[in-house]
Amino acid sequence: MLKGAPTIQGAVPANWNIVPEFFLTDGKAGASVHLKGDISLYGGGEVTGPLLRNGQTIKLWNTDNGAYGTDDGKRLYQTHPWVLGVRKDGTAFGILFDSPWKSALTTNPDKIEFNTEGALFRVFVIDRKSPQDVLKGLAELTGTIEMPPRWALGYHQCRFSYGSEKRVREIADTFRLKQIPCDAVWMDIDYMEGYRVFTFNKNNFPNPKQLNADLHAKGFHSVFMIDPGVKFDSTYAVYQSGTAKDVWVKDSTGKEYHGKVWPGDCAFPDFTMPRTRQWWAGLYHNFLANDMDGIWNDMNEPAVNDNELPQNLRLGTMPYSTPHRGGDGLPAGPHLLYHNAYGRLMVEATRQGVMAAKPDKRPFILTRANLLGGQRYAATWTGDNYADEKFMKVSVPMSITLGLSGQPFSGPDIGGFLGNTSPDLWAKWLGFGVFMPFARGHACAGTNDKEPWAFGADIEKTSRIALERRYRLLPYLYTLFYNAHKTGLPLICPVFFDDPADVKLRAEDQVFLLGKNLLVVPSFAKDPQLPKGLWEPLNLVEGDGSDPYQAKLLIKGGSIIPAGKIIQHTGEPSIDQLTLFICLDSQGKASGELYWDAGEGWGFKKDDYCLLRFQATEKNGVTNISLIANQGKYNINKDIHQVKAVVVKNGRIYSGPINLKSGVLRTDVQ
Ligand code: MIG
Repeated sequence: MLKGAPTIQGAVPANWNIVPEFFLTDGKAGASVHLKGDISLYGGGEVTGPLLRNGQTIKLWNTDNGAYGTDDGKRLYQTHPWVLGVRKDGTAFGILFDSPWKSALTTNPDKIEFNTEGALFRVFVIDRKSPQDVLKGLAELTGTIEMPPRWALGYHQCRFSYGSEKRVREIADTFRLKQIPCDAVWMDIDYMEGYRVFTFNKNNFPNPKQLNADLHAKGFHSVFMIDPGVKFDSTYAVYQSGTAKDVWVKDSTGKEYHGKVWPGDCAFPDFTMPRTRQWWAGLYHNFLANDMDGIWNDMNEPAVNDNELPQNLRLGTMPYSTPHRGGDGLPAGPHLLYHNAYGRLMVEATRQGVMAAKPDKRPFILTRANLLGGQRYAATWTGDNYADEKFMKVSVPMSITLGLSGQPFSGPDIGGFLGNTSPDLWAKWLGFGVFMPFARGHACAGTNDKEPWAFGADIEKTSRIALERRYRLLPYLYTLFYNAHKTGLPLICPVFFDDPADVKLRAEDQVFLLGKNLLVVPSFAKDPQLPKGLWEPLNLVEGDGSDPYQAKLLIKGGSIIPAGKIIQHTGEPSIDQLTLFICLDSQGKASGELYWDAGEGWGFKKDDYCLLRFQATEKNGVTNISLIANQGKYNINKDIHQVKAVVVKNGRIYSGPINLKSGVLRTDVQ
């Protein structure tokens, strides 16, 4: 998106029974698409409500929407003008409305309507034989996620805010002491000096470099928040350099625009200008000299606090007519055009800066606001949810829908951000939240402690089991991330992906697929619609089967899932004890893959990776397991020391050691 001026280019196949129509009323462009037949509609990015989007309206206007309360949750932090349609026979199409203007999207069963407040735009249509193929088509147009560093797949612990270096160390030490797996501790806004971005509070965070070194020594990584608003303060270096480079958003009279955020009056970078993005990227150079590992861009809708205005005049962002200057292919235009692109342009610049500062590392960037295609720059989370069951349940279709809209790397604030979290809610939420692509616990200022040990001894045990399950699945998760990077396919998928022609599965949004081969059934799920075929219960760590809070896992007949051992963080060897969980299909066959590489850096782009393909076949009560393909030049033998096969069959387990290349296991009743 956002390349050149918008035009109409409806690339509709000649035999299509679905016809887009364009219109322009008072300078406001829209398109409607008439649908014939029974079609299940999905997509729209970050949305509340059900997975199945038939009969829904959303507004595309990035909004800081605490507890999804504004406008009844019909607009959230991101913009994805994209609809996925699945026909009765399982064939599918996608429609991309290529416009970032303020707009509304209605997905009625017989007609999709997309109305903007701006210029004409292109519509892309993709028509393929399955929903998966349509998502690959979306990736061909908008790109895929880059491989994350492996540590980003671990559990993340956050709070608004861990207020001092001492508290951060305490949190990290407690994870290790209690042997609860965790990879990252997060620094929310209070580490800064008066909320000035790119600074550190001298009292509470006097030595961030040392803090990061200490965290690293314990196998932790750190993520620090950076907001777009820059405090209007002529003695502050970031404000000074931005002023010298003339990067700020100005109103139509040429006066610097100021809006209130955490630091008080702030100037806002005009990220539509190439020189602004360059300047912003450059700010990360000195900042990352402190060796933090990840960056968290928040408030980038951009959110502005205008609560002092009468209610009917509040916009929550800058005035719609505020000009943006553009450049390098982006035309100058009002905020109404660029608002939805603001976060996306910001994270593009952030990513550039992080890459330049640490060229040998894979960036990990989390953003709150984004635009379709922005998955290329940053992962995301679903914003400020609330600690109750409604928000827990909706977090499943929200993350699935993001995945169906090009953004596979997402997850909710586990436990709920706003409000106090009960032990019961925490345990239920973590029980399936650990199978989301991004798994982070977070808590708002003024709420109760929300670390895995904060809810009593029983829930601490439940939390440990849940996190151990995630860490055991690290090899499978990592393989799925590689797949998402290569193809654009999501990590967590709706169950209808298993059988797109089974219309009974179309509305199921409690249960989800992790990859193709694992079904996750959260403990709250009531009478879920499960896909047909063979699915066997899979237990990963001791006690997970009898703990009512854990999600049930079911492995698909015909599949092999690679797992590692229980580890405390991803820096520990995982696949030195590789387990292949095998579930044979009715023909007695199964297959699966394992992707692995150094976990960091760019060697994998130059063949320094390993993609193993396994196959299992049962005959006369004996299962033969063999490695049938080994791609890439990464030396996996230095990582894998022992291999164990575990065949799950009719509720029984058959297991034994095998070699990586091949092995044999008796799988009849003994
Ligand atoms: O006005 O940085 O969504 O995750 O903890 C609130 C403080 C600003 C909003 C984010 C939330 C974060 C909080 N931020």
